[in-house]
Amino acid sequence: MSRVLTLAAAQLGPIARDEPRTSAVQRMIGLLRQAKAAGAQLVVFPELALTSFFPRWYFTDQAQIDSFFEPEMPGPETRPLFEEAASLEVGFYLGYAELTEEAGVRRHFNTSILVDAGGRIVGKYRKVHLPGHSEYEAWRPFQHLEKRYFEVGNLGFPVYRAFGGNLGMCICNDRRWPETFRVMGLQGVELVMLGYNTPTHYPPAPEHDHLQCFHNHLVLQAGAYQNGTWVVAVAKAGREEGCDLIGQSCIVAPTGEIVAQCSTLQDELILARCDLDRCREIQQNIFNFALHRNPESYRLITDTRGVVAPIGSPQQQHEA
Ligand code: CDV
Repeated sequence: MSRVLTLAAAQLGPIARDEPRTSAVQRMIGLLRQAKAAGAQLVVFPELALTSFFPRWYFTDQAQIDSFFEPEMPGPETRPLFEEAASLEVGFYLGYAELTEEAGVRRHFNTSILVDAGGRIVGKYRKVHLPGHSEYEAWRPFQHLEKRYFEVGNLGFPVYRAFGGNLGMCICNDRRWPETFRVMGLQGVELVMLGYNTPTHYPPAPEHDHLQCFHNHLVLQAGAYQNGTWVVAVAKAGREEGCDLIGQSCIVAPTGEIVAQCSTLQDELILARCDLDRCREIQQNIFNFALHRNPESYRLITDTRGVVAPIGSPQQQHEA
């Protein structure tokens, strides 16, 4: 049986602060229809795809913060996306801000879901690596308050059996961490889906601004190759409320090669036919984990969060 999955990356251009969810959903429905017409079975949308990237603003009023979150999924404004996907028989990945209640406590996560071709949620992921800061920092031209508005995800990096393969998810900053891909690689992942909002300007190290697109592809291609998995990474791109976000959404083969890439900073669809069996070229050879890994030598990875530098080294003095 063929294991070719026709995959679409549905990049979004900017979403204005006053753009209603219904408008973002209509834009996504347009991309879903285009994707179906081109033969796609699964469509990947960006991180926090229903609103403007709100962590760039400092809010103290919890009601105002919660207005960017979804207390139910699907809810009244997102249900049309699920209904259209089900009627087209196309699956999708969607990033959104999740407001939930667990044991009587309200919880906020930066979340993605995987929806099957029948419109059913078959997978969920909550962002683990939250970048930025938690208090207002006046020196920044714009804030990045993910640490203020979200909790660290509590689901790990699950891999789901769906669409005839082993599918995993992560979100934006997660892609920069090799642990993200390796934990899914160790579950035999064959496709990692992710969305991102990445500003061109990185205030703590502006000398790297010209490298944003390079670093984006660098980590995606490395994650794909080192785990022998397909990767699809989808931007919210363009000038959003005065903040420039990178584009270059792409689909990467298990060999690390980019096989499709967006060329605008707007709503744009790209597709690739992804043969999931191609993962074996890598997973059974150069990165045959069972044959070549030595986890007993990797203990520091889970034993420590920060650097454990040799005594007398500059890092050690810095830590102290
Ligand atoms: N949304 C993100 O996680 N953005 C980060 C930026 C702040 C560096 C990223 O890793 O792209």
